Amino acid sequence: MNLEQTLNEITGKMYGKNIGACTDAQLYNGVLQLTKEKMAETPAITGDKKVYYISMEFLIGKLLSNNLINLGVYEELSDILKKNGKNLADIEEAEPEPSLGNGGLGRLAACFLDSIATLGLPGDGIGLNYHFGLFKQVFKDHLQNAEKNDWIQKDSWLNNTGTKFEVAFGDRKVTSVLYDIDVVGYENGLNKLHLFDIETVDESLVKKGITFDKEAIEKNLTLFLYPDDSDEAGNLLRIYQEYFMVCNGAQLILKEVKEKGYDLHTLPEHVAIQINDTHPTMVIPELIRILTTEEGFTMDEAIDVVSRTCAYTNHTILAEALEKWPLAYIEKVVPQLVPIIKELSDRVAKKYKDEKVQIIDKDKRVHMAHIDIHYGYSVNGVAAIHTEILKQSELNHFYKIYPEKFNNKTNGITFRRWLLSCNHELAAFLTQTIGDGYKKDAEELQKLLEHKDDQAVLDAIYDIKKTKKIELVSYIKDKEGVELNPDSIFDIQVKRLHEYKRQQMNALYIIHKYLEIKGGKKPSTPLTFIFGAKAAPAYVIAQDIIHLLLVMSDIINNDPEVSPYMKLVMVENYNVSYAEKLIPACDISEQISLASKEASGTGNMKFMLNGAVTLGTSDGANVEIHELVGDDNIYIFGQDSDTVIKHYEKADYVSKDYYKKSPVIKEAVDFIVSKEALKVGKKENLERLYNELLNKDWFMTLLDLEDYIKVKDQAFADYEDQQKWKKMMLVNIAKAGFFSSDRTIAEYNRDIWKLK
Ligand code: GPU
Repeated sequence: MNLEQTLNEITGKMYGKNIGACTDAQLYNGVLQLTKEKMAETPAITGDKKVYYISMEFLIGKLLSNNLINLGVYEELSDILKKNGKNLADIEEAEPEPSLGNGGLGRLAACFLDSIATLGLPGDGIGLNYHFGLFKQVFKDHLQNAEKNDWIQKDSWLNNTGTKFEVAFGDRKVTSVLYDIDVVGYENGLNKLHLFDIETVDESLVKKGITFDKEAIEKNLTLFLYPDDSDEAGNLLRIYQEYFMVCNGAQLILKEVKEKGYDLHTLPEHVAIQINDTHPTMVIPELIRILTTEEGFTMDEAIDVVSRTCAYTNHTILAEALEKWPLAYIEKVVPQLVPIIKELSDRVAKKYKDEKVQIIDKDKRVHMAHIDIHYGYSVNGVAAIHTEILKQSELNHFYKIYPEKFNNKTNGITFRRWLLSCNHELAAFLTQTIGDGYKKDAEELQKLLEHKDDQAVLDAIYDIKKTKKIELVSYIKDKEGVELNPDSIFDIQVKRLHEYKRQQMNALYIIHKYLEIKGGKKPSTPLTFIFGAKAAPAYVIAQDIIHLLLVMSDIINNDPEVSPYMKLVMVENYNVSYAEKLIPACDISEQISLASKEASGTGNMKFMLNGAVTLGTSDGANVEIHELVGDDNIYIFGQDSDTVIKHYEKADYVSKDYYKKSPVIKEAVDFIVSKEALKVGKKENLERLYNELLNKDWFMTLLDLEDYIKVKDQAFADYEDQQKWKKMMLVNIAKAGFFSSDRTIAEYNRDIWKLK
């Protein structure tokens, strides 16, 4: 049977209709079923040693398109649908987006699973199946409201495996259920994403918004993903979730190893466990607990085996993001781990006197990262500068003890999703111009450099960008009700809302531009500023920044004097699917974090790959982008990380000094509490933000604002020179190959996992 006959048979069985007679939603279910059948026929990736990537988040995005591409049937299916009067892109719209991550960390985990399978490495993900995932963002009265995101439907990518484990907490015993999602590599075999759920979960516990009974652990455990991104606010439920994940994960891993007939004493030869930031750290004491209490290991043996199996990735240097749970919390949730954690801590205390490397500190807090570093065999940062900062300052005390454990793995992104799937036009053009070798070996994108002076190529790249801008304009018109001009410059900042990412600095630039236009100074090419960001509901200043952006968009877009020259739109509920539409349409990629604070960033890579030019600080992977494209193809501004770190050490940054010194800064900051702004916005929010900027400004917005304005204006001016801009686009695309997650994963495997 060919693909068309199979699909007709499926829709016939499901709905008594052939392809042409189905609605898009029905066809989505039909194609889902077809794809799942194809995946089931795909051989599993096997080998002597397997990696388990354990993470509280897997921000996988919609899966249909990607799976079809990886199975090699996207084009064929697309043609079949077309023949039947249907459109694959419309059908994809019917797929709900799984909401299993906050931002970069979760999306990285998803890109990694794709690359692990694509490289043919045996490797599974282990995580949780959150029913309502990360909240859905809704704007009302210029403020963010949080609602539940009900993403799981009757037919979905989740397969109930029937596998169950018992998990004992201090105050109750629960049973898990394991759902698997198949992960198919690009023209390669199959791995799994294992998502654990609790048998007694009760969705009806959620009454209004995202509020629910926090104590009813049996019912609430897998309802929501903790909505804090880099920030961690202490929370018992989070510890229940973390332990639930690692207890299930540990049982699954040991079960698989035993089923393969391996002796558990040889665990490090058959298993590598990659711990995605500190959230899964309890897997270390949990494995030690199981091996000593159930498998007859001595403590020494168990510690040795587990330490040679577990590796840790650090994703931030923000102190407030490093988990430090009160021992009393762990005692309440998982008392059985406390003796193990104490033992691990005592062993460290005996060997090292330095306060800074202890596991349990004087205040009886457990430093999760310290467990990972002492009792794991590898510690990696996620971009060159980030790893250097870990080695030289944040984790210097550990680096001195274990220099051999530290290594860098610069992040990457899967080109299947972030090029082939989200930008068919660019992918097809690249294939036509440099052949399709780049699909398997991303470094081949450099072949594009040979066409740097080829006018037809330059024009085509520019035209594709225009096509994607027109598509986005129509999508935004539909979703947000705002009319954008596709001939304007699209300047985009999309990422979680955080002060260190400095959306507020971008907002101040926009205020500055607005005032310039009001004063009669009009930009030659109109400007479009687009934001997308969710803020943790408990993060007050982040809410205020969203408020300011929504207020400004109201003021700007409704001012007939200004709106022909500039527009501002903050898209609602920014997620992976939205990113797939925004990124291909972007001209200028905003990567403006305070230097030293963004561990890597991965959006920066996605934008570059799609021909946007970066406007950024010397932070995270921006530094490596800069090195690759050279000074002429990027806009770098602001103080560097050494300077910033010194400011923190000396505590000598005073934002008010910058405000007083610069009329431009003063004017922009004052506008936040101007009559005009207060007419549209809320006094409480705007005044709080104003005061924060003047009196605290912990992430040094005003330090870099003047330079930011100068360099951003230069970028806009350069855009006028079309020829110059086209070349910058081309160089950025050509140099993006390094950021393929296939490269990143090959490095993890070469240096850490050593599979095959
Ligand atoms: N990151 Br820690 C998150 O998205 N969430 C977290 O809880 C932590 C880190 C991000 C970093 O902020 C970003 O710079 C990095 O690119 C990403 O992880 C993946 O490494």
